[in-house]
Order: sequence, then C-alpha cells, then structure tokens
Amino acid sequence: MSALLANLQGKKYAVLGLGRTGMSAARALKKAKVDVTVWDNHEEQRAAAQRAKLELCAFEEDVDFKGIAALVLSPGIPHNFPRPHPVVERALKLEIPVISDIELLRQLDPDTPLIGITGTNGKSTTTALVGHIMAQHRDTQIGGNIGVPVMDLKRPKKDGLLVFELSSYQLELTPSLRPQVSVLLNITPDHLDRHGDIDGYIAAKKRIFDSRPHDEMPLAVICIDDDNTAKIADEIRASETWTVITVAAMSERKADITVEDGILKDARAEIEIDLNKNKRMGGVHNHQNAAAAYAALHYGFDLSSKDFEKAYNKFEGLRHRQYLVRNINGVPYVNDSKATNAQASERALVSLRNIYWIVGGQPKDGGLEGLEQYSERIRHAFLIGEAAEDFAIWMERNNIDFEISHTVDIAVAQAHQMAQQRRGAPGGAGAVLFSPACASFDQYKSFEHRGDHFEELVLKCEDDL
Ligand code: UMA
Repeated sequence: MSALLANLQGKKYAVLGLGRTGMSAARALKKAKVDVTVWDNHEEQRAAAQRAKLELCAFEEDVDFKGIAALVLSPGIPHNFPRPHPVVERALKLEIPVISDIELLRQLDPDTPLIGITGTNGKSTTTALVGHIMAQHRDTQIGGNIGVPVMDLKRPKKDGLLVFELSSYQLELTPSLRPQVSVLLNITPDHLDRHGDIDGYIAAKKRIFDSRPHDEMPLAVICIDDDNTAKIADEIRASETWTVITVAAMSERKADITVEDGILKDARAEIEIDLNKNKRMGGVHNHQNAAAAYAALHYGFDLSSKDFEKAYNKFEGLRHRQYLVRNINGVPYVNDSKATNAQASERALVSLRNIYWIVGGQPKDGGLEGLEQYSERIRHAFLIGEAAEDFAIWMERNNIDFEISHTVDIAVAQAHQMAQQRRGAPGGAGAVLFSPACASFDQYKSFEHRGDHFEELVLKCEDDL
C-alpha cells in the first residue's frame, strides 16, 4: 500500500490506539514518508511504538491539533458511546475527520472491487470462504475485522479483489467504503454499550449500504432469517439503488436463495447445491454463510455454481470456530474457542447432538442464560475456569450431568475418556465440543491461545482407548 499512501505526502495524520490497526496504519504511513504522530493510553503500546521509531505525541494534553488531515481511530476506541474518547471529542470540535484505516485506504483507492461482509455472527467464516473461493480466480486480498488490518495487505493486481470483514465499529468510521458487493448476514443484539441500544447497532450495520461505487448498481446480499435484516432488505430494495438478493437458510421465509436440510436452492437459476458435502461446514449457521457467499459470487462476479461447489467442498473452515480438529473412532473433536459468550456457543450446540461440552473461563454477563433449550443435547459438561462454580449451579438447575475440571488439560482428558467409552451409547457416538461461552483471559492470552492449547491436547489423545 506504500505507493498509494505516498499520495498523502505533505499532509499530517494522527493515529490513536496502537493495537493491530493503529500500528499497521502508522507503520504504513511512515513507510510512505507521510507525516504521522501516534498515541495510545497504555504505556506498553507506547513503548512498542517507540521501538518502531514512530513519533509519539500526548494527544490528550493540549497539543496543537491544527493541520491534522484526519485522526485515524482504532475500532475498539469509543467515538460515541458510552462516551467519546476525549481525544475524539477534541478532534471533532476542531472539525478534524475521525476515520478508520479502511476509510483512509478507500479514499485513496475507491475503484479496486471490494466485497464487504458484516453481520453479528459468521462474518469471519464467510469472509474466509469468499476469499478462499475467489483466490482461485483473481488476486484476492482478505482483511479487516478478521484480524488482518487493511494497511497490511498488498494492493491487488489489476482485476484483483478485496474482501473485507467489517465490524459495526469499522462501518461507523468508513463513509467511503463503496463496495461492489455488500453482504449482511444477521443482526442480533451485540456491542450495545458502543452503540447505545439495538437501534444504534442496526444503524451501524446498515452503513454497509451507505456508499456505492461510481456508475454501478452494486449488489446487496441480505440474509433475512431475522426480523432486523428482513426489514433492512425491504428498505434497501425500496431505495432502488442496490440490486438485492435475499437468502433464507435458518427460517422458512421466502427468499431468492434458500437452504433446507443443507440443500441450497437458487430459484432464479434453477440451481441446487448440496452444502452437506463439506463436513467442516456443518450446521445451519454455516449454511447461511455458504449461501451468502454463493449469492455474492454468483450474482456479483459471475462465478458458476460448479466452480463455487468445487471450491466450497475444499474449504477447511476457520480455526477456533466450530473447527473439526480430529475425528477419533467416529467422535468429532471440535474447537469453538472463539465462542466467548452464550449466544456464540448456541451456534455450536444447535448443530451437534450428544455433546461432551467443555465450557467455562471468564464469565460474561448473563452466563449461560438462553441455552436451557439445548440441555437435552448435552451428555456431560466439563466446567473450567472462573465460571465453573456458577455454571455448576446452572447445570444442576437444568439436570445436566457435569463435573468441575478446572483446566482445559483435565477437561480434555476426561471428555476424551468418557466419549470413547460411551461410543456405543443409544443416540450415537456424540461429539467433544470445546465452546467456552466465556472470555479466555482468566487462563489464556486470547481465544486463539486457548483454542491452540485445546487442539494441541486433542492431537495428543490416544485413539485406542
Ligand atoms: N486504547 C487506547 N485508549 C482507549 C482504548 C484503547 O489507547 O481508550 C488502545 C489500546 O491500548 C490498544 C488499542 O487501543 O493498544 C486497541 O485497539 P483495538 O481495540 O481497536 O484493537 P486492534 O488490535 O486494533 O484490533 C482491531 C479489532 N478490535 C476491535 O474491534 C475491538 C479487531 O477485531 C480486528 O481484527 C483488528 O482491529 C484488525 O482490523 C477483533 C474484535 O474483537 C477481532 N472485533 C469485534 C468483534 O468481532 O466482535 C468488533
């Protein structure tokens, strides 16, 4: 991106927040010889910036903000709710634009075709799937909320493609997104502290349809399985500024593309695709993701259903998200470490049966509330981390057999032994599921670290118990 950013030489930028996004933006600007100053509220991050020879400037003190072209803000820093960060407040008072790294990129490069993907759940899987398929046809770069800041990407070659996973935080700071294809997967309450209420969250998600490419009718793929997205689909269609393709994979709503028992049906093109063939993409939520990917690529980029199917069947899924680590004597061992709240674990519980569930960690508000309806799917629970005692009460209340294992090492050993011994139980062999429904920070650095540990233990499990 350096050549692109060189167009900004002579201007001055401020970068607030020096996590993945901020460090990447600041480094890229510096490399392109653009004047950039940076700040972070945490000492450790400032030390990292110093090591990278970035110019630190305490934005919170009364430094001169004049002449700053824009404040590049990290998505995790509030600019609105619960209250704007004081530096954002200052910038806005001085009418300095507050933007995301993605906004900066799109202002400079509005024309490289972009598929933007958002939704409460499944956006990483959909982004990875779309990227995996298109990489076989074009130079495709995948980034954004999926964990790769966009300034770290290479600029795609001619006829190349960008695929961005977009969070509600990023969408609020990216008015020049201009996607050729926008995908909205689903909306259920999330991040309400940052958006005020559900209406604020919906408004942020809807911003994926706010900007359009020049001279083009872009494509909106909207999964209408929930009421929020169904309403948005009606609104966007009524605006007559987007071609709208609707998808229903988890409800019986009428849509252009539907999925029933894993069979995708595209009524417009008389196409049927058996999504069950890819065992790593089990469950209705994954089928929603797959159907949205199909719609985006078939209608947005003329990809044939055959090419879609061929590449889809080879997609291995994303680690830590209902990822099949190993199958031992007919028992799948699934890493769903990314499930850091009950709602995320629900997606795994709904797609498996006779589950040996490893659950716990640093609990979130509400605990396991809402998962009661899946108690019959759980054969046994193994409780870990800070949440263990509270979750034990929930298990008792819902008549679920459990034990307190404390750590993942112990839980994996116990779950493995029990699952292998009960392979022949009525109802089938079942599945070992690591879906913590909690944050990881009581015992791990991140959900990735936690999931890596689970996988390492599973790979060491004996298969002749
Ligand atoms: N900071 C301050 N002052 C504050 C608050 C934070 O200086 O008041 C600093 C912190 O010290 C830290 C930095 O800001 O150094 C953190 O910024 P950040 O939270 O935006 O984190 P990044 O590392 O830049 O990661 C962000 C996304 N994080 C969030 O949106 C919270 C990552 O999404 C994304 O992968 C990455 O940019 C690259 O685009 C993660 C996420 O949890 C996966 N996203 C949420 C989700 O998926 O639900 C939205």
